[in-house]
Amino acid sequence: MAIDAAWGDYDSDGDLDILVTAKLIIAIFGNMSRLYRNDSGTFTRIDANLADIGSGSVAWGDYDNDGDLDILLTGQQNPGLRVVAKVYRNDSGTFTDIGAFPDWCFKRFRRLGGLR
Ligand SMILES: [Ca+2]
Ligand SMILES: [Ca+2]
Repeated sequence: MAIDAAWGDYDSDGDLDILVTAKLIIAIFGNMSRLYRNDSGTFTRIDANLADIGSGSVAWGDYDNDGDLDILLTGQQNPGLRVVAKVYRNDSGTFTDIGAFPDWCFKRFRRLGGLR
């Protein structure tokens, strides 16, 4: 999938926010990951310091059971289009890559043609 998106209330204000990843058609722009905060229907891009990923999927989930929705991103990361899976812990709206999966985990998967 070149583009994926998911709703999730990452700041627990009752409004569903949007997480989007996309593989852009124009090669020089590569992939992108964007988080948009919903303030009563107005969406504002948030600098969540996420890796730019495309051709993958996104999901929200509270992996550490602290009440904040965390992020799972999978797909191809710039530069080099490495296949990655990243978990970002949400600490009151600040996201941190917890290093859940080392990049080498997916090298064989890519060689076998799992993602292009
Ligand atoms: Ca929200
Ligand atoms: Ca959490």
